[in-house]
Order: sequence, then C-alpha cells, then structure tokens
Amino acid sequence: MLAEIFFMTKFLRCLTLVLYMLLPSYRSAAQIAPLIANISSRQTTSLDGQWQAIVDPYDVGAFDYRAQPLKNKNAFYKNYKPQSESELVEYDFDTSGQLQVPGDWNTQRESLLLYEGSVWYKRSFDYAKSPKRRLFVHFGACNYFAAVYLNGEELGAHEGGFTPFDFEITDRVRAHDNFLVLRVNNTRGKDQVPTVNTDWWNYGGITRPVTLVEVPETFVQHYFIQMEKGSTHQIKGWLQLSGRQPQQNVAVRIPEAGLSKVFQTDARGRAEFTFSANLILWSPENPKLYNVEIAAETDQVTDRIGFRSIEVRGTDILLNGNPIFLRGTSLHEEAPLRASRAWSDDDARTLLGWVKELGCNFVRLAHYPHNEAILRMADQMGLMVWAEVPVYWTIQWENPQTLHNAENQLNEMIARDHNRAALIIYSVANETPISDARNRFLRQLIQDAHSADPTRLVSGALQAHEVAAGNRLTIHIDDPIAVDLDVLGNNEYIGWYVHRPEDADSIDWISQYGKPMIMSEFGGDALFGYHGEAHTRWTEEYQENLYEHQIVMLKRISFLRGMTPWILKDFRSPRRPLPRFEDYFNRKGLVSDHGEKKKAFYVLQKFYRGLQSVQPPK
Ligand code: GCB
Repeated sequence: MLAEIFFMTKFLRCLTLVLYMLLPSYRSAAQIAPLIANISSRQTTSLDGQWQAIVDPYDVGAFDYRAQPLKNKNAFYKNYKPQSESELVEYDFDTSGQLQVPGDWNTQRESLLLYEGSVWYKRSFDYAKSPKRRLFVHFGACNYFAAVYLNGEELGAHEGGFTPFDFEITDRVRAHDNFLVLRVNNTRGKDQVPTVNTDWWNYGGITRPVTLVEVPETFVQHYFIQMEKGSTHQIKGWLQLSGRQPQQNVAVRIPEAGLSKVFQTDARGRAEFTFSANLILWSPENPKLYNVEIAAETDQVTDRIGFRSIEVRGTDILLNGNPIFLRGTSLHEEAPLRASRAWSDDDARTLLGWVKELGCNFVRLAHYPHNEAILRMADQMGLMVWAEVPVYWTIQWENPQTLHNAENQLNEMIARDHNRAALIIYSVANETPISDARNRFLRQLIQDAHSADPTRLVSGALQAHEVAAGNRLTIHIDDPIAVDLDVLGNNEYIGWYVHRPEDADSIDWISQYGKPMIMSEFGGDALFGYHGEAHTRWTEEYQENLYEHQIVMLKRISFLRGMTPWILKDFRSPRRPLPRFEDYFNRKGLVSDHGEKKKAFYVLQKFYRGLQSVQPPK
C-alpha cells in the first residue's frame, strides 16, 4: 500500500512537471516584467506577515483528476466560496492555517520539515493607488517555482528559487479586497538548476519579502553605475527608463562629491555614459558609500553606491590597483541560531559579524544567490563577496532549457546586485564534472556574465587531480574551463574525504594557467562540544588539526590569492543522516548552528589576523 502511494506521488509529480512545461507561463523569462532596481528607495507597501496557506501535495488546486489545468472555481487561485449550503467546494484558505512570509515552510510546521511539493499562499489587501502611477508586486524569492495570481487571474510564473521577480498590476489592482494567491512548488527535478542532488536543505516557500512598489508612469527602472573596468577615476554605466516618455533628460548626481551630469535617454529609454570622478574608493578598510541620485524629468531614485576597481594581473588580484589576499569563509543562506532560511538585515548582521570576527575581508555566498540584504550589509561592513548560481554537481548539460534557466538566474542575480561594490566575483559553477557539453554550458555562462557586467571577475569552484610520484603527491589544476575563468576556484577535502590531515603538509600544487586561485572549499566536520584526540572523527580537535595542516599547505601555493573554507556555520542537509554527530546537519561549520565557536575557528582567526591584508601570504 505504502509503495503504491509512493509511486502515485512520484507519478503525479512527474505529470505535474510535464504539465507545467506545457503551460504558456512556465519558463517564460520573457514574460516577466523587467525587474525594478533598488525597490528600497521606492514608495512601497510591505505584504509580509501571516498569509493563509493550503498544503497541496497532489496539486489538486491546479489540476483536475485527468491532470488538466483547472480554470473553474476549483482552481485554488479563484478563492471561491460556496454560494449555498449545498454547493461543493473542497478548499478554503480562511480555515486552512497560516504561514509567515517571508519564511521557509519547513521550519514553521513540524509536518513540513521534509515537505517537497506545492503550498498555496493567499493574502488580501486594499490599495489606494494615486492616478497616473504604476503599481508592481515584487517578490524577493520563492523556492523553487511560483505561479502568481491576482483577483482570480494569472499574472505569470517564475522559475528559480533565489532571484527576484515582479509583475505590473497597475490595471488589475482595485481599491478594496484584492487577493493575491501564489502556488509555490519546491519539487526537485533533474532538469532544474539546481538539480535533484544538493548538500543543503530544500527550503520551500516565499522565502524573501513581498512588496508593492508604486512608481510614476515613466520611471527609472534600472541603472548600472560603477567604475569602468581597470579605472579608479572613470565612472561608466547606463540607465533605463520604462514608460510612455522614454526620451528625457536624466541627471546622475553624487552630491557629496559635487558631481552632477545630465544625459539624454533615447527612444528606448536608455542612456549610456562615462564621466570622470575623483572619489574615495571603497575597500574593506574603508567601505565608503556615496548617495547617488538618478533624476529623470518624471522620476527620481537614490542609491548608496561604492566605487572601486577589481582586476587580475598575472596571478594577482588587484583591488584599486593593489594586490590583495582574500581572507574568506563560505556561507549558506541559513539563519544564525534558528537554522531556517535567512533573509533579513538582522540575519545578515549576525552572520557577517561572525565573518568579520574571524578576520575576513571576503565571503563566498554559496551555492546560489543570497538575499539582497546581505549584499547591502557586505557593502556597509566592508566585505568583498563571491556570488554564485546553483549550477551544482551534475546539471543536465545537454538540455537547452536547463541552460536557459541557468542563464536567467545568472542574469537576475547580476541585475539585482551589479551596483554593489562589495561584489567582486561571479561564480558560475561548483564541482561540475568535465565533459564537452559541460564546458559549452559553462562557457556560455561565463560569456553571459562578462557581457552583462564587464567590470567583475568570473570564477568557478573546480576540482583538481592528484598525481602521485614516489611518495610525493602533486595536485594539478587541469580543468579545461580554467582557460575561460578570470580567477580559479578549487575545492579540496584533504584530511576529510581523502588522505589524512597531516598529508597536506607535503602536497604540492601546480597550475599551468598563470591565474590567481582561491581555495574555495576545504574543511571537515566537528560536533561542537565533542572532544577527543586529533584523529577521532567528529571531534573539535580533528577539525582543528585539519585546519592547522591545511594552513601549512596553503602557505606554499605560490598562486593562491584567497580562501573560503567550508564553512562558517553548521547547516541542515538531508544528505547527513548519522545520528548523534550529524542529525541531518553538515557539521563542517566553524560555528555550530547554535552560534558556538569551535576550536578551528580560532586557528583560522589567528592565521587571518597574522596576514597582511594587502599582501599575498609568503
Ligand atoms: C562540497 C560541496 C559542498 C558540500 C561539501 C561537503 O564539495 O561543494 O556543497 O557541502 O563539499 O561538506 O561535503
């Protein structure tokens, strides 16, 4: 019986996915309203809070028993109420319980901890829109798929669990009793990005804020204002208006620096510009941000932007022309202390506070785009950032839809974050197996990143290969995609999955590429408070010893220009079932899920504190 139920569930999920693909709104990046930048500086109304929620494991709110899409009153997005005592309606948002938005559903109800499927969300609101204004509904992120409906009509859909999207509702919103409904589905799929297998929790839900954004009829939709590649005094960028009056004079002002430049947008509402500016440059030591105003004739928006240059010269990474060593740590988007999806300023402040305490100037936001709050916090706190898309392990390299999806997620991430000075590296892949199809896929993403944002460096976390000669071990960086990257990333687990921690002391690293490398992962698990001798797995002493020997090895890699050990904090993972030690947590954190610092934290802290912040280690 159980097997039958299991099979039916699987079957229905597959069927549902096929049907999603047939629906016109699915995978329809083109239909999504182009994203509004910097909504925090807009006239906004938050829709965060308690939403009514219906858990729908069989998607009965979306498809009938012949697996046809529902369009009638039985479709949950209609929010239909029985008109008489005798009428049959088998759903009711008002009596189905609530979920907090933003928030993953997994940690809000015990029964949903491992849930993968659909949840319907509903929230009502009134809205007094001023005449001649436009209104958008903006979602920070929904994992993984979201179909969105307003007042019983579909607005559109979005695929990808970690990037924002918005829909214009100017002509659909009414003064009273609007109802916004979402079907959010976090079913894993082989063709998705990420694919079915990940070493992190599949947190489902509306995981980031939902906001109504009101703007003038013609408004500044987007802009890119950064130092030109290789320059520390030349600003280069573009801006884009949206609306009926595309041709306007638009001023770009930095009042603190006495700068004001006026540009004309063309018939498409676009202006490109270059101008010189003598500004205090952003750096971890002095994370200077300026108020930048973009004033069109019909709209004005303000942002806090830092200016700096980031380049590679030979094996060096140069920040504002000076060689730097990236003292980093990796981080999942998991909240400190409560092990659920992180999303808020407070979450970002605590997590990045630990990162700073460790002595870092750099953080790897693994393995997918994190929330906008943490990027802005990194800007303020002076932490350089590696941002990543979830092209993780074994994606369907041959599938054009999968590539399109990855490209879309990359573009949405860049569009949201390309004005953050903190962000210096885009990473397009993590531990992906070499093949021609994979190389083509990644080359396309690298090209996309460079053309969407020519100012930043592109990397990927690769895996090197061991060559043994006598009793000496050499590791060769020989992934062909390295040719296309600006900075090499490399993950290795010497002392945990392979070899003993001590073996690291004598391992040599070779690269034929003449490029800087970041050791993007290394580490081992330790349960906080579990002590023993240095070769006993899961003890803090094992992890401490591993870090000590890693540092011996890392210091000898001549082309190493940074490191982001795995990982700042213990995080939930379904791949980690071992009772007592793991309990469904990956324990490679330097800090436990309760915020306690393990012994290895202090080993790394000592190393980082001893490093000159502007010099590669000798
Ligand atoms: C890796 C992955 C990371 C895992 C880690 C581990 O190589 O990139 O996502 O969590 O190893 O702990 O095994």
